[in-house]
Amino acid sequence: MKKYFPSSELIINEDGSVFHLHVKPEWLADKVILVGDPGRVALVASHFENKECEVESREFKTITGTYKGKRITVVSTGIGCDNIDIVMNELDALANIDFNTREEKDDFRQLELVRIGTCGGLQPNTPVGTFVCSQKSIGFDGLLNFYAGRNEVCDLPFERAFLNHMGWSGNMCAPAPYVIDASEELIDRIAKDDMVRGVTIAAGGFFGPQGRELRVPLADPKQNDKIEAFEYKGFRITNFEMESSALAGLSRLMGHKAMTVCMVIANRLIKEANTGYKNTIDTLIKTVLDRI
Ligand code: R1P
Ligand code: URA
Repeated sequence: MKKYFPSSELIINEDGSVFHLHVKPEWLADKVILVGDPGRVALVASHFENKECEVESREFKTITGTYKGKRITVVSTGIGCDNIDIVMNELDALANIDFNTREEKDDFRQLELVRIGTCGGLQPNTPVGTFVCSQKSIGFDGLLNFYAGRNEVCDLPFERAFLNHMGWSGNMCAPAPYVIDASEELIDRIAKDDMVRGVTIAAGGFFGPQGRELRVPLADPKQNDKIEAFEYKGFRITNFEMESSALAGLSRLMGHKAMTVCMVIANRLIKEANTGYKNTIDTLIKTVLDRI
């Protein structure tokens, strides 16, 4: 029996578009670029030869077009893993659910998703301007714990090693982190040899969860020192951002290929930041467009 999705579970707008994104099924390309900032969508699409659709709702702006003959959709997600839950479920529904019958389609359609973002660097080899590809992501957000199959797709020994190293238990900095791999095939094709391959912490906030202390003290004042010192089977934690774990995790559970690449805009070790990064990120955008 095919799975049926009632209107309360999969909300479809009157014009046939999906609830939050306002995208119609026929507008979705197989290759998808995700960016956090809605303003970055126009930057990506400025390289397209043509645009076939452009739609905007809340923080979700979407353009589908063609780059060197490749059909690509670019979508903004806003900030945070909660938005990735919305974007990934709605993109997967557009690809794999028939919006007329509300049933799962017979043939699975696999999407290729690349997130282009900004991040904070944590190691001497991640100065401002570095492009860091998240080979593994450590999710501080707890999102994947709500889905069946989480244990089958996560790197459980890595999770245990990290939790032991941090010494967190009970409510301390909960929920417990989950560790998830990006698509190896995508990483090899897009990172090649000119991007740093690293382990990214996707934090549930920009300040406390990333060890930034303004007026309110942190639960674990040694958090970032411990994160920077952590090593497991040759892996070191390279950077902080806020979406890569949910993207990699939901893609694994749904059967899509996904990866995240971010440009470092702040180095936490040497306490340096660059807010004038718009031109440099365009170099990263062009590289990803050529390789996707
Ligand atoms: C925080 O400033 C935001 O920047 C990073 C983080 O993941 C978070 O979304 O990514 P984006 O530049 O893609 O938004
Ligand atoms: N994005 C983040 O999430 N953290 C940083 O430090 C910089 C960008």
